[in-house]
Amino acid sequence: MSFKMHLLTSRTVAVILPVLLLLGMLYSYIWRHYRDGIFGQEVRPADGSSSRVDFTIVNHWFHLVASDYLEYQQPSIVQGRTDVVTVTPWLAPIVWEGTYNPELLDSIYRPQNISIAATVFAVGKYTKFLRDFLETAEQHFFVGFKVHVYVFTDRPKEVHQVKMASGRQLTVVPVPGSNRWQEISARRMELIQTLIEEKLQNHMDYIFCLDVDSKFHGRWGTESLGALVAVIHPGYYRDDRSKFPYERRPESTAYVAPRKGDFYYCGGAFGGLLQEVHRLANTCRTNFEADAKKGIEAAWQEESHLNRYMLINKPTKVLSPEYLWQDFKPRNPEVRIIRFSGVIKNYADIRPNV
Ligand code: 5GW
Ligand code: MN
Repeated sequence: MSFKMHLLTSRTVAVILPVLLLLGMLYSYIWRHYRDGIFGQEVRPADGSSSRVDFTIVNHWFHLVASDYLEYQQPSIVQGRTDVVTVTPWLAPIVWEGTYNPELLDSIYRPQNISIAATVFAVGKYTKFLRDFLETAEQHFFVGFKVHVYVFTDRPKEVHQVKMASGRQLTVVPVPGSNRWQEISARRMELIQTLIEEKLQNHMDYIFCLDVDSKFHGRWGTESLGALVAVIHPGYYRDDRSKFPYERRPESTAYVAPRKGDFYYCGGAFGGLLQEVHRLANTCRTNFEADAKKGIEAAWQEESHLNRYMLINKPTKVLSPEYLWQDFKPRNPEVRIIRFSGVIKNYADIRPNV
């Protein structure tokens, strides 16, 4: 009897152990695929260290709670804007004036106590744009919400002191100056990545990265929130994609083939959840550096890399050109309001080596 039992036990062990081992292998295999499925291809820096950062999972984006007391206009599914497209083929909203209710949106997001970081670079003579940028941001950018503006500059003394509403603050981050735009441009993504890793993680929910040579003219608020947010460039949205100024050399990591592309997005404004923008900044920087090693500079520097990234990693919210117009461009009829616009600048005056 006892001999039989012993036999049984050792046989059981002989069967169970390999099964457990197999299950373990299967689990790690499935987990790896699941993880790659949700996080996509991991971008690892050249030193081999993992670039992944831990973020508290932001749940509120997925759960929208409206106030029981707010009264607002009845929504319709048969009436609305017909002069513009308001959804992408992958079903991300395209935000135009008249497609959303700002009071309703604010009432949903205000109780969530969200905070928004904004980065802006003012290197060299570009500090002269800061005053208007910061003052108009106070009037139009996420008014009534927690906003933290980070100004990256080599001339901290030239940062204009702007009176900010309570809950809003400004931090000046000193950076070395440079005469080479390529360097400033490459460093932008790197600094955004580092800022998220070192300062924002677990303190902020969303981040927007904006050009300084621009002003706010209208509301830019909760309607712009999304996991990954891109702005459609005002200059190309009526053109065939073969004419978009993507990087067209296959040797570049920013390459987009002539028959590919969704929209041409702005390098001057993008944003989203911290972890999404972190991934974008890390990928663009890594690709930028890989190109540089081969002596390639993409057609429109990080804008080209951003466009390549957004082609593969589809934005979950797309902002119409209302969100980055250009002052020299006459307003098209479908643009009912210009919210943010690049000022006219004298290149010879502000850019180094031009
Ligand atoms: C830009 C072009 C050539 C050389 C230097 C610069 C430059 C850009 C600079 O000297 N300092 C600087 O802070 N920038 C930052 O990059 C600004 O935030 C600027 O808004 C952003 C993008 O450059 P822009 O605005 O001149 O590019 P466009 O395509 O909007 O005209
Ligand atoms: Mn600009």
